[in-house]
Amino acid sequence: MLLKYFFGLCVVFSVGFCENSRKSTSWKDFLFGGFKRDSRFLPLFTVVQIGPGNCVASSGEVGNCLPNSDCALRGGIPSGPCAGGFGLCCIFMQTCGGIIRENTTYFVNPNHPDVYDSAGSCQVTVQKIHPDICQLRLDFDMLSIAPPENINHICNQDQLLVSGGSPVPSICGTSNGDHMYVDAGLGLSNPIMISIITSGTSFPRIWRIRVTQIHCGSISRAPQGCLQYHTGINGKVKSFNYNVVSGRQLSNQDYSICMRTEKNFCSIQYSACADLENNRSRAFTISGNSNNVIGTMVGVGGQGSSSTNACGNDWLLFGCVKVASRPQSSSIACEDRICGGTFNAEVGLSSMPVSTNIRPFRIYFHADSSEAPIDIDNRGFCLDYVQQPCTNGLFN
Ligand SMILES: [Ca+2]
Repeated sequence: MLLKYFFGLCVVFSVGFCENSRKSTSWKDFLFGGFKRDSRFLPLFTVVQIGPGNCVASSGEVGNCLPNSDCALRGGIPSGPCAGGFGLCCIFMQTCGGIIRENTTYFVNPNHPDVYDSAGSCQVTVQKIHPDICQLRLDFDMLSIAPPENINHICNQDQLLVSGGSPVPSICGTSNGDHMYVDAGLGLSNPIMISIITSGTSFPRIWRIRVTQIHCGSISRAPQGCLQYHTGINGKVKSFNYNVVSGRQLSNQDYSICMRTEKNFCSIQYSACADLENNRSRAFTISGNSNNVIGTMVGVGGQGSSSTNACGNDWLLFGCVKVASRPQSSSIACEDRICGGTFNAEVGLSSMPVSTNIRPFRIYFHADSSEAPIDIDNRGFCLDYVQQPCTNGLFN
């Protein structure tokens, strides 16, 4: 199993990403496709809605409202009445070795809601409920597995893996409330496997992952290429395993975060989330030694680059951003990549909101496979975004 996984990693990151990350690849290729990786990468789409047929149990879990007799027959857990008493809110759960055959099924750890502390591979297989299912959305209501090691932030103890669909970065640590979209491929022939591999020292693992199946024609379907998809004019985006106190930015990450362009909104502004825990904010610590004051770094650099403030190893790509308070018409050049320890579109030590009018609104995150000795204690990123209304009436 592990061998299979590492082979997968190699394909995803060596072929898929590395081959395409050469300097000839422009930011447009990353954000909107146009290079090989994208055709195999995730479609992305929208927020899951509690649609017709869904119900919320008193436990807070989402279930399917079914005729009374169907719930037990289909292997669900009856969780109270729905449809005015005409149906049962039926919760579906699977754990290691299970097969998901119902929409909105939870993948939970053994003994859930108690913790799980064994080594091994815990896997569920997702079968499409209909041939016309194009994506899965995984909602990490709870996901806490062992963190990455502390030198290079590699997930070498525990990992969440998704196979059988589009390539998905492997993650570890704690990512409660985060989500992923997975391309489910065509037809019924290729089930998606969701695995949690656990190994090494004792750790109180717990997970509850809601698996929603998205029809190809659904408005909830994420656009092509997005691992995460957010709707609404404002919100928060963050890296997996983000935590300003103890989180470690995960290495080996390559994915897009997409925000649906809402009607009559033409640009988007990003700012670092509040950090209520540290004197000096760690809400945006992508590269450098975060135990020191690290300013903003921008643009394409890398080893051998003459610029010490460039982003060659780990970065967020925005397309073309400027400090939000500067007019878009200002002569200051926009930047593609931002990294370092202070969020800004200009090199400096103060955090500033940035904005872009490149649409659709997307961010691409890249983290390479190493951290130490240059990059230390980086937490990753958390950004608040807010879309800005069109001002000239020409758009949308
Ligand atoms: Ca790195």
